[in-house]
Amino acid sequence: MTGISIDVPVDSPVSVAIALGGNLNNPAETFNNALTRLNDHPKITVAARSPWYSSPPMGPPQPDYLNGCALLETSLSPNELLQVLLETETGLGRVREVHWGPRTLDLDLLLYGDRLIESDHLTVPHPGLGDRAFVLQPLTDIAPDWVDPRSHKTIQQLLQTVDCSQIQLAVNQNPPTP
Ligand code: A4P
Ligand code: MG
Repeated sequence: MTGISIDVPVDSPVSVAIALGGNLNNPAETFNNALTRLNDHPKITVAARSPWYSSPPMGPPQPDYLNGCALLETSLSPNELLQVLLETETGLGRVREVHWGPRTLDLDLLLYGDRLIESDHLTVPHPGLGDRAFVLQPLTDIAPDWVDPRSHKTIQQLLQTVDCSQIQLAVNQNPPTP
């Protein structure tokens, strides 16, 4: 971890990668709404979004998931950004019930520049980054050469270590935003 506090806003915008996941209601529409809300924040610009992919659930039996990733530019601190992500989940109908259970929207902070963060409520890179095909496939589409500061491998290299056989390009992509 660098000496910079995870609570202090940064001077110049930092590139961030987030993951979107959901398996209730209409996740494609929810993802688009989430990216619109994030882009409306004065300190966040949505720079890119991946196509959406569907995959069977990891965890307890539940409907298939839709997943995707987005790249943001932000001057928010890691903690401030996490709060915005959690507020966006709640604002779009997320109710926390079962761990790994069904949800309308999950927004995970995958990468924050090249920072390594370990705190009680925030771990970056996200602990599941290296072994989740439903994250690595869409992230490879938009950031193949980003180096994971934990493993020192690129996202594209990490993708080659996971089984992608059950990840499918989703039929419902909805209009690309922004
Ligand atoms: N937190 C710590 N680090 C982070 C981070 N890097 N990004 C803390 C986001 N949050 C982070 O999250 C609980 C707390 O984790 C947050 O309040 C934050 O302080 P949560 O989203 O409320 O809890 P959860 O969703 O029950 O757990 P978690 O670990 O986020 O779930 P996952 O790991 O995201 O898994 N199957 C498929 N195919 N696709 C999926 O997307 N997702 C899940 C959920 C299960 N199965 C899935 C998928
Ligand atoms: Mg989560």
